[in-house]
Amino acid sequence: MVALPSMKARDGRRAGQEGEAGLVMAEIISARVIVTCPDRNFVTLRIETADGTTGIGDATLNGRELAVVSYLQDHVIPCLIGRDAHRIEDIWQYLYKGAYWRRGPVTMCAIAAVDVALWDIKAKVAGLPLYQLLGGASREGCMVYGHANGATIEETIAEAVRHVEQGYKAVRLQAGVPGLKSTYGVAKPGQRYEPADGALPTESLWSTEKYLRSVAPLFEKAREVLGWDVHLLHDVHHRLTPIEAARLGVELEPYRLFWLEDPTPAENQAGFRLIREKTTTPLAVGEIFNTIWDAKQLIEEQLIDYVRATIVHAGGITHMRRIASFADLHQVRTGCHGATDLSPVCMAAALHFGLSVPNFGIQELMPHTAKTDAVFPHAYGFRDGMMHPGDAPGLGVDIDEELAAKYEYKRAYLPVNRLEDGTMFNW
Ligand code: EZ4
Ligand code: CO
Repeated sequence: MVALPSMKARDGRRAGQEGEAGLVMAEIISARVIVTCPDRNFVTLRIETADGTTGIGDATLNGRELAVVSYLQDHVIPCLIGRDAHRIEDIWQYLYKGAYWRRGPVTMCAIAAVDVALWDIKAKVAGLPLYQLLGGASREGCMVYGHANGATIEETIAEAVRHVEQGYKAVRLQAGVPGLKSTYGVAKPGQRYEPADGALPTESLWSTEKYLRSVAPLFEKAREVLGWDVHLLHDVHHRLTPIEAARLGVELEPYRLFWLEDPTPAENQAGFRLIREKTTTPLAVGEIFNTIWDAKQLIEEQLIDYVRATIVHAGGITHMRRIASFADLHQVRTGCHGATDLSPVCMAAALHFGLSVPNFGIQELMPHTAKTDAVFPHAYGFRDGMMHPGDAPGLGVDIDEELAAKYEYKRAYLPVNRLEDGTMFNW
């Protein structure tokens, strides 16, 4: 008869019974947080086990980075030391249930960082790219969408043409709104779009009426120039009421969008019923969600078509798989957030996740700068409008800590938005 491992390690900490039959243990001996700013801020957690294997996880919460650093350093890392890195689910539950204070972006970001680092370790120990541990590839690659933006409709469409020429099968279109000085998603002249653009929040002015008049003409022109073989997307960025969003959805129906994103703030999930009853334009929501509970009603009632939660903000691979499984039951597909504030570590994790889940929809791609890419050497790549995580063992991404140390944290906040009469509004 085969001897069973001792039960003494019930709490997942090392109990001196290493080497007993059947017990495979990877004791966590250290964990540290690395903060760096290669053109923008990133927070990364590195966990190391007794045999020297290390794994990394993204912990970046745009504009609130240092809150997660403290949560990890002061409250999570002390609980990790001595635990078995292989017990990913148990550690997830330990950090989620064990904190007593559940959910929230800071907590879930910290849990995500631990979770992804542990999956990285497990896959490295197995000698396999992570997606193989998640059931293997369900497709050849992950279709991505790029960002085309410009001050005018013409500039935006020229950018979209450039994306199609590079092989993109899907493009998000955001154009300046006539009569508004600036708006979400549109870069300042000659710059890349990076919303966290001030040491204190910059302020912009918003007019729903002006915005609503500007969107349909953009997509009308886009179909004229780009034709029908490319997927087109648009991000409302939480700025409409349900009835306004319904009107926009109806107006955009002739242009067959792949999705209309964040049409209205999603705290009140029932608000989406009204939009859904009125329009067949597909809806995507969830980049600020941090647990399955934020999307429960939206998914259950089939009020959305794509759930945009992503690895770093929604509890890591472990919790994202739970969200995807629940979504799959309701014909909702994934569409992970992938702006520049999601680090290459998150992108790698999102690609392993996306390649493996049955109900993958699309992945957002906003390429990082060369400086960021140099700090995070990675195996993932882009070809023909698709991304693939690569076949290196683990996540296939690392952080060059020496290089990272050269770029000190620089406080950078997202903007705020006011109505033209000065009322605070949604950004
Ligand atoms: O505003 O990532 O779809 N993408 C987006 C992003 C978010 C930023 C916030 O950190 O909405 O541009
Ligand atoms: Co968005």
